[in-house]
Amino acid sequence: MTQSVLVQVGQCGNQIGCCFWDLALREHAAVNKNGIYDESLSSFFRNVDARVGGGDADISKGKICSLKARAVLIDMEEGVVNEILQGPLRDVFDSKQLITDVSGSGNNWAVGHKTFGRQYRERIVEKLRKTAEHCDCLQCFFVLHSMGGGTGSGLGTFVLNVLEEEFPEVYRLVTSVYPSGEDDVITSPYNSVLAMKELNEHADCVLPIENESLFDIVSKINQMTKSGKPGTTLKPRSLITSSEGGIRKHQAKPFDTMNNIVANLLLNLTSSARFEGSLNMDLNEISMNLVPFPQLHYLVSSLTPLYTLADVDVPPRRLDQMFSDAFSKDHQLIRADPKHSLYLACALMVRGNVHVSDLRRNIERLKPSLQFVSWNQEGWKTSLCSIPPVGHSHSLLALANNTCVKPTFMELRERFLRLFKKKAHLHHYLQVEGMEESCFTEAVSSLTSLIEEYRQLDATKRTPVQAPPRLNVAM
Ligand SMILES: Nc1nc2c(ncn2[C@@H]2O[C@H](COP(=O)(O)OP(=O)(O)OP(=O)(O)O)[C@@H](O)[C@H]2O)c(=O)[nH]1
Ligand SMILES: [Mg+2]
Repeated sequence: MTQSVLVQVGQCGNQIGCCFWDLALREHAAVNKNGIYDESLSSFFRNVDARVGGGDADISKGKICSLKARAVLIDMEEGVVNEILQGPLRDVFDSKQLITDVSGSGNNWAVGHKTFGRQYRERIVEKLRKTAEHCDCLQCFFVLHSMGGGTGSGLGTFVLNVLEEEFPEVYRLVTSVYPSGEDDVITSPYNSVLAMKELNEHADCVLPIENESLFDIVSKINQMTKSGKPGTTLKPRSLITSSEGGIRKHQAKPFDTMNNIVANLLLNLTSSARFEGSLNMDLNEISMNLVPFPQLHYLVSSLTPLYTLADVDVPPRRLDQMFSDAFSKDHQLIRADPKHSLYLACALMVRGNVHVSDLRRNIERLKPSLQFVSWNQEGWKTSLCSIPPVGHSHSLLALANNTCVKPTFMELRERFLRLFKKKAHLHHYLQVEGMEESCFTEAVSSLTSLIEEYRQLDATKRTPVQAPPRLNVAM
């Protein structure tokens, strides 16, 4: 079995990482009843001490003897990482895996990327090497970060460069949280566009997540539970809305529900790497199969059954509904509508009690309603892992290489240009050593050419059948 390492950078990256480790421990504990360190655990955890008979074996608490997460935690503020170290997950990390500073990057990509990048490069390389040395066969680095702040976006993309230089053969998969239009961080469009140039050039695959979509999903869950309709009560031990059952119980923080959705996405994405399955998908197969052009490596993800993973106790629905939902707008983790855009390729990663025949049937059923690019009409990739999420019978993660990411990128570009035309806040960046105005113009032109590539592909789409014009009734 291969191993993967999580590199969590900045507040958002570390908070999402924390949710992932909590749920992953819970999931392994549910499967591995005898508490023996095995191959499955070794994919994301290492076992530090050889267990001397009758030791403490509670995987859900990270204890076989001492399970350590294969992770590097980086933040240029101490707060979040310190909280993790004082909290219930403290045993899964050791101080050798952490890099912190005190000041933070002040929501400034240049401070994260240039100043802290330069200052911390050696320490970063050393920690990454140490973590990699503990792996027999390191397959993938998962980078978790936000695009809107300074550390995750700036230093996070610096780390991506370092990974490419130091471990060119290890696959780099990045989960990037995009800021919402109403974001508190005024400079978030600058930070995001500067970070995107790095993602364009140095990531193998990026899963963009929009905070606005996570927020909408959480609002819908809350509405469903408050509606008082029969059957819409919240079940305990929800994978999304509560940390009960995990080891971080009663530690709810503002972003927790949103972050648990992203953690569930990562659990599904890695389930094939963490458990044996009848139809496994290696992590490197994702880009091999879903990324036909190296630059078009942004994959839109959707998670189903989202609202039952949140354990809103809705009546059980047919399995086929799960597949239909994966293509609907309100299950996407960015604000996008893949059904009305062009697919370059699509992966369906299924967990639980589902058969290959179910997959085939649903692909055949859904195909006519989806548009695939002419040269990749059969661009499907599938995987089956028999272990479902804790407390559920099945789940599905769909990853779509689809031109529907374009509006998100266009909106980001507009927000960037609105600031840049006025040169607003620019001096904060230009006073950082190594930062010039050309960094901004190059970053925005990298984004523009990405948008243009998606636009050209979109233009090859068949025009949809026009709906009959509406009758205008003069009032
Ligand atoms: N989904 C989610 N978004 C977050 C979380 N924390 C912060 N954000 C978003 O991330 C952006 C800010 O980035 P942070 O991760 O806080 O910043 P940072 O990387 O720590 O960088 P500095 O604080 O500037 O050093 C904003 O768009 C926030 O809305 C989180 O836990 N979950
Ligand atoms: Mg911070």
